[in-house]
Amino acid sequence: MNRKNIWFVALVIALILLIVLIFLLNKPITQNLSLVPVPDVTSNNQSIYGFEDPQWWEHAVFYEIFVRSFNDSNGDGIGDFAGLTSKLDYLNDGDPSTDTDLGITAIWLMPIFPSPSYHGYDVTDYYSINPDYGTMEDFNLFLNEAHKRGIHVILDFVINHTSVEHPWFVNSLDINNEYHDWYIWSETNPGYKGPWGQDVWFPSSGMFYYSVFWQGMPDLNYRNANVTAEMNKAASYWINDIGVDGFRIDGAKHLIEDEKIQANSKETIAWFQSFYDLYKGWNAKAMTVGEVWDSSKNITTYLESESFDMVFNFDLAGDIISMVKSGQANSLGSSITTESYLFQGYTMGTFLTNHDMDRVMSQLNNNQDLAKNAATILLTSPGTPFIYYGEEIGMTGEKPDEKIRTPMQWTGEDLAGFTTGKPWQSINSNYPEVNVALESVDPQSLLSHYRDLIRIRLTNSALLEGKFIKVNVSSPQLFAGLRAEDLEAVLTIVNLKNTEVENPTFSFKKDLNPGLYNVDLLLGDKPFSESINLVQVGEKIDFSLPITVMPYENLIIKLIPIN
Ligand SMILES: [Ca+2]
Ligand SMILES: [Ca+2]
Ligand SMILES: [Ca+2]
Repeated sequence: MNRKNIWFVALVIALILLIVLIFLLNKPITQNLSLVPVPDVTSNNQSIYGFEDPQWWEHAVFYEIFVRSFNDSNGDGIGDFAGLTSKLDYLNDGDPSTDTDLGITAIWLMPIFPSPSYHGYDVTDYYSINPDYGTMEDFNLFLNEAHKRGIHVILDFVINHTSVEHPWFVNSLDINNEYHDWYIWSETNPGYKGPWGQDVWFPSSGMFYYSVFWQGMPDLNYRNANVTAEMNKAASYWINDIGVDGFRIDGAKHLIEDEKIQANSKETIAWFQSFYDLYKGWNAKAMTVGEVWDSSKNITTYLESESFDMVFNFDLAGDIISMVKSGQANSLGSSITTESYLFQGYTMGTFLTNHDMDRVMSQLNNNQDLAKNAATILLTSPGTPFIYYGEEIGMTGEKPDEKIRTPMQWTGEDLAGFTTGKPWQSINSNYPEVNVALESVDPQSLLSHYRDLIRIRLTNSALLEGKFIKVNVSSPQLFAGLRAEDLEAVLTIVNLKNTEVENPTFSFKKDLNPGLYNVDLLLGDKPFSESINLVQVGEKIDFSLPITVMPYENLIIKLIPIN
């Protein structure tokens, strides 16, 4: 081999090595580019608790969605699953490094089954998707995309009654049909009224059937074991075959009547205890939240008896709105204390409003400051918060029901970006000012406030698990509450009125050690000294803040003890 050939061979070898080197260096990059990004569902991005958290519902922020009104993908004026799926990134994009999404971690879907009504609470088939909303394939795609983003999904399970058009009821009209006993029939009119004085017995086929909510929704007869078996089968289908994460149980307290006892009967509680054991046996991470629209004292019975994982707290919802509205800071602190005590050891579903109530923004007379106050109190209090769709942008609406369930306002353009067709229900005329697009780019908007609050809640364990401590304040218009854990605490201060408060002083029962605490301001902008001194005075802890709290100002402050 001559000199020239040696150089040639060396050059070829060098080139080969270079190509191999480039290939090796490029390999991971090429791989990343070629793969569809798969979010890590083992760590629920924005939450300090993972998607694998065995009690995920205790550390979630839920969002209630009326599919018909959320987003229409095909121009028929009706929201659908394809439309909802395309808006999932608005709710949670699955990327922990972005804070441009709302950041919720669970969805409650109002009824998605076939139904003759617009609202869907009268079901005609428990095993398929309302064709207005799409196909089972559309639903599965939605569920998969939600799970990929770390969002759990629960379904409204309407089991107390069906539609009068359900084939079971149609068959039950015939006294000799095997389905006759699936509903509650009487040959004569028993004549008594329902729990709120309403008619509950309705004539049909020469007989009378029982229906607690409305004559179009006859109650099923859960004393018939076939009915229970069928509903268990439907539940199994959605949990085991389809893979949803749980149910919101509609009208739960009315499940089984004991003659004139038409709410919270012993049989009702026993039925839900059995149901709880059943679904926990399928999957310990499946959950239910019961709609037991009653006083907290009555609803905690369902938790003590292990009938649900969680029940909604209607008393607290009413208190937050009315006390924010009237500026009763002290009463608000007392109410949260009382409710936390009643639910001690259990989980309450907290909320401001749902699909059965006038929207919170309407109840607060369109006062955006008060809406922010209510949101701050909801999202820093104990319990698992539920946000009703549109609440985060300040949508308004007062009954009738259709007007509190109007289409989501996405943009200020024609039809609010909800549809390209004729919306099933007219869009609230305030959409040019109240919409996602506008509020997304305004750091002072209600939407930005909700985004901040949800992120703060889900990344501070004291707000998820800490004990609530009421804080007495020198000014009656300042609400203050502490959420305390062993090593840190989060203090929330909300000015409920439109006047300033200077140099407030605070006092609370000694549930947190006295001493110097470092201050980390999570919400608000205030020049703070770097530490706060909590001073023990008898059985109490006192402290003061050398600040002026501005009208309607909201502050969330993390306190970390200095050893
Ligand atoms: Ca549609
Ligand atoms: Ca994100
Ligand atoms: Ca019933």
